[in-house]
Amino acid sequence: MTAVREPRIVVIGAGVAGITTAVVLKGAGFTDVTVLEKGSDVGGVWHWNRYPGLTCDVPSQIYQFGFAPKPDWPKIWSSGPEIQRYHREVVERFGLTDRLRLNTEVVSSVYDDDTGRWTVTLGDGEELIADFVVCATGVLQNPAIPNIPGLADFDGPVVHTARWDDDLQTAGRRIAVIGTGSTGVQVVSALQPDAAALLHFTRTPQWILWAPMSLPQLPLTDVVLRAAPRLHDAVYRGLLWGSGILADIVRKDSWRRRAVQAYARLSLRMQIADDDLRAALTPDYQPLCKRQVVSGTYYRAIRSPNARLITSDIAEVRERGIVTADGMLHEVDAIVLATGFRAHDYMRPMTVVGRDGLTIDEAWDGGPRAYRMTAIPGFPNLFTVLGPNSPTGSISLQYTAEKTARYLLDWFERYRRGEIDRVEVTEEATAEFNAQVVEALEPTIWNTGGCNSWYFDESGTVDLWPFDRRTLDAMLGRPDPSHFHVTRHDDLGEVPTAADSGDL
Ligand code: N01
Repeated sequence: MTAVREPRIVVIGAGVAGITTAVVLKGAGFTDVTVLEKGSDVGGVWHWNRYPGLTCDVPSQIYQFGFAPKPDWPKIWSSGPEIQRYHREVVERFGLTDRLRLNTEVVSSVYDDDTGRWTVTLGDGEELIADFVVCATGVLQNPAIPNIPGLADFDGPVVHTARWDDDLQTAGRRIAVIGTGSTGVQVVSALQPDAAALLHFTRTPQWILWAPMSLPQLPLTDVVLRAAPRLHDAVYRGLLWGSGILADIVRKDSWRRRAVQAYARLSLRMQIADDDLRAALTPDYQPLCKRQVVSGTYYRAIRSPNARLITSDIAEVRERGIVTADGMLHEVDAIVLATGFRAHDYMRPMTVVGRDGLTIDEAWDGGPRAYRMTAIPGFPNLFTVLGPNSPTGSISLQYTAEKTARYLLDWFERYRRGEIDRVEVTEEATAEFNAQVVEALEPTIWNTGGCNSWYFDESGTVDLWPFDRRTLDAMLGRPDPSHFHVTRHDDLGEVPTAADSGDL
């Protein structure tokens, strides 16, 4: 039978992963695709994060979609608003607007064992029926609010960097910034020049690689790349290839890793002359263990007369300020939480219920696990793009998302041809993949570098991609049928009909 039926595909999220999925599906001729986005605009992290100083520390000529190269990035490392605009332009250019529903939060996705379909329920109670659900919900979407006693009693604004309040006045005020990841470093650098006082509360110092983050693109780059799209493509491929060094240095203890680590130590030594301040800023773990921070301005900011680094633990917050474990009250007018994200929530807090009533919380009781970042046993016809073990910080996420979306096409096309109705990854294949991950993670700097970081999930396992790009390409080439349970309605004694198989 060569039935042609259009699968109803719901994509949840319109950030890097969701936009990529929608573009790939459109390119492959899938017409019944709905992209649901809880935010008021596309862009994912680039929509939600609007804090002062937001910059992408990955060069823009590689931090872009392979299918939408942009010749005219104004800077080598672009600002958040510039990147956000790019996402919107891509959505418009690829004609995705009519498939996109903004301000639309999904509260639950529930699989029906009888029909093999998903019911996707929105915040306003509306229900959508889908043959496939693609969770493109991102990794860094749920802000982590620290549980500091008295925080709610503070007599001034408290803002998380991922939910910035544009009305927040920081100039001429005493500002506390809590946290020193990539975000804390950027926001301190941006707020310090105009603040009356900038107090940076750091629990664990970070290694910070110096880079000239405000450099413009070389003159005429845009003219040349626009005139020669093939050259632009070659530049992109070259950068992708070159960025293989990242996967290499985190995975192998080599001279290349040691050179980068030496550069991190040098960046600190060259910029901080004061012995006490340098000691306070020196981590007790190896560079590259946490997600590497890059900045050209932080050390200058923190050694400014109006800035102070506070390393004593925070004991509590009172109405007028923050009390540290040494008993000092640090009076401030506003508190900025640069305290990161609940990185292992993935599509949650959405409720997801798969086969036989299995919930995602039950399935991920010991931490998030998926087969090759994309599929979860017990959840037929549901996939993740940039799901667990995605290569944050080692391989281009845009590249990975596109590779994953193309990999999924195989199933959607087989469904369209009437060859399958349900596809579910096996427990065995998932366990085998996870065993490979655990083994490959062992020598990585994330594991051996002596730090704690958001990379570790609640079970103490690093939730990252420990392989190189070649392995990623191989694993996301074409689905291996032996790794999946595949069924058709007629396997179940049910023959698909026009009525129950959708739009024939
Ligand atoms: O978050 P983080 P982030 N009391 O988790 C501290 C990406 N990103 O938003 O280390 C006191 O790294 C915590 O301290 P500790 C990038 O992938 C990219 O900065 O746990 N402190 C830490 O210092 C990045 O890795 C760009 O001891 C508390 C900080 O808060 C990821 O986002 C830009 C605390 C959290 O650091 C997350 O970065 C920005 C508490 N109770 C971000 N709780 C680009 O340029 C937490 N902390 C691409």
